[in-house]
Amino acid sequence: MTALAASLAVTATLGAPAPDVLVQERFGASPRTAITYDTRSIPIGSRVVVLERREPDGGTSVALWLEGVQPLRTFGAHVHQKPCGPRPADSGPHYQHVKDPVQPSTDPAYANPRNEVWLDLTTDDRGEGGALSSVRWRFRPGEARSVVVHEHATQTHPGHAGTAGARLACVNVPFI
Ligand SMILES: [Cu+2]
Repeated sequence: MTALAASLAVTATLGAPAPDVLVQERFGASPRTAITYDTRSIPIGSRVVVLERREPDGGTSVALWLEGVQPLRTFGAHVHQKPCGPRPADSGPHYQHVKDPVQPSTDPAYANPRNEVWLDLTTDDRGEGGALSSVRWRFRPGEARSVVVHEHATQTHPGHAGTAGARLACVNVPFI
């Protein structure tokens, strides 16, 4: 178990310091809180944990942990604007602190891990992995509703910034 996993487990079980939002789910195939669109990469029954903490300095920390997914694989992951649905596109675009006037946003000035929440992770040989992202702002209420796991690492170059391939799975998170 990695340090991040250990800290997630401690936070989840002891609740100290309590996260503001904690979601623990298993991915299923039908529309529900956590849905997989690619059962080869994100099998039914694999586990997801998402934590949000609103930091006293006005920032926000978000952690993502996956268990039972494809081993030795890098996944992109981000906070998205809309809830998960039966179609991968249902979760809408990425949440942005400063909204790009041009959508879909692929301009690195907006599509970057300081203006969005990126949670790319690489799994170990047991199919476990996690990521932690801290930003200097807080979510606008109701505008950040899910975490989406993508096919590959998130791109950063102009015209492709923020893209990470197909949407493999989605978990609803009531970010505050
Ligand atoms: Cu995304």
